[in-house]
Amino acid sequence: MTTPFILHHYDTSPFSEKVRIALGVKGLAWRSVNIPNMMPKPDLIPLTGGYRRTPVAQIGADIFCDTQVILAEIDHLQPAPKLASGLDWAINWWADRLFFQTTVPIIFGLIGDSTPQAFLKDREQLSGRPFDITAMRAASGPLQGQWRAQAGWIESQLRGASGAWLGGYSPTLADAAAYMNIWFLERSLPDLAQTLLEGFTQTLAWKARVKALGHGVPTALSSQDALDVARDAEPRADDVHDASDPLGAAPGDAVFVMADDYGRDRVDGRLVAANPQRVVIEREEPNLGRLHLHFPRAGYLVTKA
Ligand SMILES: N[C@@H](CCC(=O)N[C@@H](CS)C(=O)NCC(=O)O)C(=O)O
Repeated sequence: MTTPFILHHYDTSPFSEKVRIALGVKGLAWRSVNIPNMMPKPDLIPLTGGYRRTPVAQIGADIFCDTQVILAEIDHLQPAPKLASGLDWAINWWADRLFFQTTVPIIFGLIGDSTPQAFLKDREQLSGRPFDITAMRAASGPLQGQWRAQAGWIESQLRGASGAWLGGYSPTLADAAAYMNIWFLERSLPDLAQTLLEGFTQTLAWKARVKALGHGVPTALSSQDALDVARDAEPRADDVHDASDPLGAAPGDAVFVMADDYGRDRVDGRLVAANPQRVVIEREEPNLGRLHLHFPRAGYLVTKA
């Protein structure tokens, strides 16, 4: 039996929805581990060495942190239909950072008061600064124009495109990434989403097409079973180190990796490979043994320890 693709995620997570849609594009069978939407995450942290964000993917003893490496891995697992090439990644970056940062304050400015305190406290710990609902509420109105401007780019791309998708005749990462923010706003504030998409007829039709891509074929897996999978596997050995990488570290050197935006928990390990798109580090986890952790380069700081 081939080692399953495991996704650690929760239903309401927008970044997870982007990955689930990508799994739908591929029609892949995968194992679904439901994780808490806030700390503590006692069965996830042993796999990630401290990285706490959602989602995380796992293949055996290889752990993929951040949707950039998760999506690249999905494309590697099943190359057709191709999900991402070239500047699809730049569209993904825009959706993850700029479009997402416009979406979040709009949502929490309007629903923050009815959001559980424990969740708000957790997000303060995640970002390292106050989760200021009052400031978000004040920003929410002006940001709606910015949100509609960005949704308008999707609309004009679809109007100009040949084919039903942002990249033309087949769905790609661009569709999944752009959709994530619309999905997040719509599931939180359906009336507002309708208002902000008013007249964007191509986007509304495209949104239904993206939703219809589905999520592939998930079957549930317990978090304990996922830990057992990691314990019983050996990390793979085919990640290529680029000797001219500006990090200037060699395989075996002690390094640590952290996100540069939020959830900046430091993960320590020994360098396995650093190349333009990925850094892989090895760590030893009590009870699980050797694990390889994969992080993207864009958005992460890698430092020699
Ligand atoms: N750059 C990360 C961002 C992931 C992210 O921000 N995920 C949110 C949930 S959608 C998160 O981690 N929230 C805190 C949590 O789930 O504990 C990625 O692409 O995976």
